[in-house]
Amino acid sequence: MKPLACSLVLAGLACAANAETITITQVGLSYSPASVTVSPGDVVRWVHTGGFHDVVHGRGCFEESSDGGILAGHPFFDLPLTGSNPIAEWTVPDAANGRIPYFCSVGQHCEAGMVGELRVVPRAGSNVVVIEQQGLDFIPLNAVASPGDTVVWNWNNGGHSVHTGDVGNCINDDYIALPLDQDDDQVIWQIPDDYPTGTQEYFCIYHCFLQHVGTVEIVNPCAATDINCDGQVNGADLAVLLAAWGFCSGDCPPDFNEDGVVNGVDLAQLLGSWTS
Ligand SMILES: [Cu+2]
Repeated sequence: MKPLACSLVLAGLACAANAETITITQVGLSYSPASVTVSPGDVVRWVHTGGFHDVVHGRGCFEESSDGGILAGHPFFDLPLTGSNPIAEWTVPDAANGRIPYFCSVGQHCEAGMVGELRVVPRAGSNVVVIEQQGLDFIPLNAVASPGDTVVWNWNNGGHSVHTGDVGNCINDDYIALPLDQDDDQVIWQIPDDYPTGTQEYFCIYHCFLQHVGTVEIVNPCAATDINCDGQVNGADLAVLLAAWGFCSGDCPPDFNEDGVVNGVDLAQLLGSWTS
């Protein structure tokens, strides 16, 4: 686990400030730009310039799960974009699919190509924990992450979902209720910075009774100098640092100041936070 991207001293405020507003302009029968990259917490703002339009989450000119399917919570948005409602806004939730297609449901606008897509990616600087769906397994079965991290579930085959809730009885609590299938091949969960530690259980709503379930253990991030993340900064961490002494590129935990070299500066930082 890496330390939180945002300062603990400024927790909350500093992290919320990372949220961005992404503006998409309606131009004739198009959204410009048609594809944008967003992260959980960001605000998507569509701006009207003329005519009657809307923005509806869905693909193939059909509103997402408008068949009243098993996946509650869809569509994410269905907002007018007209002269009297010239700005439509939607905040990307903690958890969303990796691609969120949308279209204009007015007249034949969608058929004429008035479609767009939000591509959801982990927040910049967020540590990413990946879980792979394979058949009726989530791998790893028990993942570990910290508040501020991003959990990504990758679809591999079949039709599944990611639902949080009462795993024992397979009852969803609607915090996360997202498809994980060929169309929605990624679920991205930005764990809120104030999310409680403990075990977050989740399941596939189609195969919960077949034990298609998993957990994410939410643990406090450890200090950077606690290299082995055992809650202590001690000889074990010192040994790791000394073993990496010298030039160190890429992912190099003992290089605390990330200057490409493990040296006395890093050593001083470790000794300065010595706990035992
Ligand atoms: Cu499943």
